[in-house]
Amino acid sequence: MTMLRFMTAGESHGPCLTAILEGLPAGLKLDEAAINRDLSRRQAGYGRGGRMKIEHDEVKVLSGVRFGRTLGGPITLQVANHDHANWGARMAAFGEPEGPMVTAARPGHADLTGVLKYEREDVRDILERSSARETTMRVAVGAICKEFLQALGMSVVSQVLEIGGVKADPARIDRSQLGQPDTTEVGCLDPIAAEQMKEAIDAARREGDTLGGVFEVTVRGVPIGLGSHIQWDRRLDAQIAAAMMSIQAIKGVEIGAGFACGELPGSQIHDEVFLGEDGFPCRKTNRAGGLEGGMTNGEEVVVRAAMKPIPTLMQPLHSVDVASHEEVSACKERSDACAVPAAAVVGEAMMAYVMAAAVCEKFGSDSICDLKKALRAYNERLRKAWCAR
Ligand code: EPS
Repeated sequence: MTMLRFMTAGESHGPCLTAILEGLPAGLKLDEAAINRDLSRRQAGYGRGGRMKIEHDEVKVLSGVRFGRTLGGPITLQVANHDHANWGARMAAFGEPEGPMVTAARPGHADLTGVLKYEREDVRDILERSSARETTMRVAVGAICKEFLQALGMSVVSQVLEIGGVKADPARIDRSQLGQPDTTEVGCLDPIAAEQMKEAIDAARREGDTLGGVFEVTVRGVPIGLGSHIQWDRRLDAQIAAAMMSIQAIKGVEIGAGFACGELPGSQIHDEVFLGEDGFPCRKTNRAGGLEGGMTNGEEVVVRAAMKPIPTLMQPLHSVDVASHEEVSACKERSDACAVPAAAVVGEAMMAYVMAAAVCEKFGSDSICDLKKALRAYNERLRKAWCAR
């Protein structure tokens, strides 16, 4: 079992969403505003729909923190669903069922398989939990993990690279802007592509359609040797891929050069190793995305994820009704035309969690002071052992 773990709870239109994060060291300074900043970033982004006008996600910390510092115990986080006030008895925990049932399953969503597997009659029993609203709590947890990593000199940032087939041009991307407050409404650092992405989202919305895309998450300041080659489930690349894949609507993940590794010869893929000015090994390229043998190699960790278009279409697709068993048009309530900028923020959060868990595992996590000392001693040992030869 990993030393750092979290679990979320809550339905999209229930009273609130909750998370419990356990395993962070005691004594870590936390800033509530940093959590709320990431919650707002998740809500923003061009292409969001009506729900984001109702919600103003703000965290309540209910345990594990005292006077701005962690206690080492489970941290309980809560975010209210303001929309719950409009749903009242339809989401009541007890009492007779109220309100119309949802029976026309949406292709691409958990609706149909969930109803069959869990033996439900109302698709709402499935969609309330499968909704990407749950990612609110992942972002709150991730924001805390980011603060932890930041205390150790690490940062987690993201950018949107593609929406609906419109691709950012790497030549127009200034990577020094990564992590700065979002400059374009789609989270893309290429301003020309960003405008084209917005036009594509507008066109999709006009046609009652939705768009997916690709985002990239980068971790900087990473120590050498997080994760391990020793066993399959200790490989950090595997843990990162699983964490990214666990985000609603993610269908593809690649690390570093990713799928290009299947096309190019070894001479153009592997990052050659040199000696830096300080005599310590370094690389001039990072096609490995900072991971070799399931371990971080000290370079930036770079991961991309592809998100499919949201399955709630205003021009619904052909489907089936789980009550009448007839062919129908899928249900539609309201939807986001595109949530890729939001997914990038969730990607940062999941990455931050995986990296934080790997740090806790390697350096111990009772107290932040002990952990910092252990990290410093380890880095010194690596350099001393290399230079002594
Ligand atoms: C979301 C809240 C949801 C959707 C979206 C994400 O609100 P509602 O269902 O009330 O419109 O906007 O949900 C989905 C993408 C989905 O597939 O269910 C949020 O807070 O991110």
